[in-house]
Order: sequence, then structure tokens, then C-alpha cells
Amino acid sequence: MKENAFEALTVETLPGRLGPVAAIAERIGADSNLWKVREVGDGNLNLVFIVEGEKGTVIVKQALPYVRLVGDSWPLPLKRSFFEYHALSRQAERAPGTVPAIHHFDEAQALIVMEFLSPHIILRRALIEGRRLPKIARDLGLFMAHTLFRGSDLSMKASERKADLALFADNVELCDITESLVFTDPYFEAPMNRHTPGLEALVKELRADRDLKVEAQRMKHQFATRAETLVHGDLHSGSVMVTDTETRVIDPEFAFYGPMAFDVGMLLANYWMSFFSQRGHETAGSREGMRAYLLGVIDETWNTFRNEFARLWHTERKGMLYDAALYEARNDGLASEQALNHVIHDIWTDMLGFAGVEMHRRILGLAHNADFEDIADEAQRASCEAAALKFGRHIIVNRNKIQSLAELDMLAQALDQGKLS
Ligand code: SR1
Ligand code: MG
Repeated sequence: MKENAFEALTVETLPGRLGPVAAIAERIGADSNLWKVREVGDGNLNLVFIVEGEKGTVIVKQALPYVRLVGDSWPLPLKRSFFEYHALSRQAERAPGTVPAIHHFDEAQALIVMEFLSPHIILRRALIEGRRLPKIARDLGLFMAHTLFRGSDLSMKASERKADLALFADNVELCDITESLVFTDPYFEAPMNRHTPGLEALVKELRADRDLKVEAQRMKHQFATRAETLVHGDLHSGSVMVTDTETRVIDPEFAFYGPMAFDVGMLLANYWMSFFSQRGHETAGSREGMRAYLLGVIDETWNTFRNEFARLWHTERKGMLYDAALYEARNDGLASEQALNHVIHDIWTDMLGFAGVEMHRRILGLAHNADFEDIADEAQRASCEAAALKFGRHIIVNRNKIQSLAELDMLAQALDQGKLS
């Protein structure tokens, strides 16, 4: 057998195999016989272990050569771990303190040893429980502005960005998952799709909706061809860990050079889905306050992103795009403002398109969200999902005509209250 050939870890084999890794021993203690190991991966793709020693705890994340959610009938390359490692490294530089620290990376074993975040929990879980996190909007708005601006030709040296673009261009299979599962499968009867009983008529209507099918494919066209910046690529509420005072972004294995608006759209879509799911979690009391909180989070996230992006435009625009030599240096600051308005406007409209598609795929496709899945009452779940599907359709098809989050707040509230059909 090839030396260091990939072998999936187990709770039993992990101490013996990772005991010799100095970076781990230094952090948690060298006697691997004393390590306590738990496998806690509940995502769709990978193994995740918590390894606790005498001195501390680390996370070991290992890719499997297939999609965990489906099984070995769907092979998936181990190299996604390489892209995750490189994306985490860049995010740590561009948005310091927002991602877990990396202690060790083993490319052949497709494993990353990283900081154990405690007492953080997954943001999606917190929102399902009705917890109002005071910092997520600002932290994630800043995270997106910093990573998306600083990974683009607005900021980077063209030669460095092109080299990075080439490196991430090989993340083909993970992009293919998004291209199929997010942008195409929800809009026809793809074999792995599923939806809640009770939604049949609406699903049929959406799959026959010509405007929707064209606009969804226009969004896919953008996703596949608009290599603007290094995106996280899977920035949903399951990729964020939180406490009341801290927000960390995890799991960037889907990273590639794509459209700026993709991460923003995916994140806001997950807040909108949380909003529409709240009625299904009202068994222990009204979630009216939680709904208002979520709309506030969406508003603050977008405004933080927009304002920070504008600040970076004015202070860090050193790349080859919208060269200051043409604008500020010629005392034409208004030209710079005009160009900024165009860039932000494009991100806004594209964000709405990506958000709508993400909402559809989580209800019609293979990979569903616990926000809805945890609603035991099927009729209630279908009603929440129907409102979200209609909202998603509206923002995809009308994205060029929607001007403000205030109008979307009213639309979301009306749909949630069953006042619009
Ligand atoms: C087969 S993978 C399904 C989904 O899980 C990941 O988190 C991504 O969102 C992907 O689309
Ligand atoms: Mg993930």
C-alpha cells in the first residue's frame, strides 16, 4: 500500500494515528492514551471529532471519499480538505479572528486539526431555539465585506489573484454539487429531490413557472462564470458558530472564485428561512419577537456589509479595478461614488436572486434545513415552507425591481400571516 495512503479515522484509531503529531500533543497533552474522542459530525459530508486531552481540546475534521449524506454511491474527492485549509488561511488574513485557528493540516489524510470552539453552538440551532444573538449581524456583515472585497481585483494584485483563481479552479466537484443541487434540481423532478407532503400543487406550479426557470438559470450562469472573489461558497447558518459575544465562520470547503453576492444571498436566505419557520416552533410560546429580531438581523447585516464595503472602497481600493488614477487622483471623487453605486447595486440585485434560489433548494431539493425539518406537524411545516417558497420566487423574478429591505419585510410578514397567496 502507498505510504500515508488515506484511511478514514475512527474513535478507536484516532489516538494511535494522531498521537505523534506534535501540534496536537502540544495543545492537548502528549499521552494519547488519555485522549477522549467523540465523533460529532452532523453535516452532509465529513467526519468531525472532538479530541480532549489533559491540557486542552481540539477539533479534527476529516473528509471522506464520498458524500456522507448519501453514501459511497456518490464519490467526492478528498481534495476538498485542501481547499478548506487554503480558504480558512485566507479568511484568517482578510478577516482576522473570524475563523477557527488551524493547528495542523495533513493533505494525504484530508484532515485539518483546528481550534475547538466552546461554548459556541451552531447558529442554525440557536435560531431554532429562539435565541437572539446580539452580534451576528455586525460580525457577519463585516466578515463578508472583508473577505469578499479583499479577495477581489478591487484589492489584490492582479497576478496574485489570478494565481489564487487558478488554485481554487480545481474545486470542481464541490462547485458541481452547488450547480446541480442548488440551481437545477429544485426546478424539475430530479431523483434525489424531496418535499413535504401538502406542497404538491405549489411545487408543480413552480416547476412550470417559465420566468422562474429562466431567472434561476441566469443566477446559475452568474455563479459559474463570474469569478469576482474568493467566496466561502456555503455560508448558511449551519456554517456559523456563535455565543452571545462571538461569531465564527466554519466549513469553507465549497470555496472558489465566484460572484460577490453569492455568500450574501445564501446567508440572508437562511435568515429568511428561519423567519418563515418560526411559526412551527411556537409550541412554547409566541415567536413574534424572534421574527422581528430576524428581520432586524437581515437589515443590519446588509447595512453593515454595504457600509464596510464602501469604507474599503475608499480606503483599500489598490487593485486594478476602478483605478483611483481615473477618479480620486483627477479630483473626480463623484466618478468613484458613481462606480461604487453600480457595484453595490449589482451585489444587491444578485444577492436577491441567489437568496431565492437557496430558499427553494432547501425545501425542494436533497439537502433540507433543520429550521423546517424540526417542525413535527407536517401541515404546519408545509404551510411555513409554502410561504418561504413564494417569497423566494418573488425575490428571484423581481430582483431588479425591489428597492429596499423595508418592502421585503412587509412582503415576508404578509406571506407569513397568510395574507398573500
Ligand atoms: C450533498 S451536499 C449537500 C449540501 O451540504 C452542504 O452543506 C452544501 O450546502 C451542499 O449543497
Ligand atoms: Mg458544511
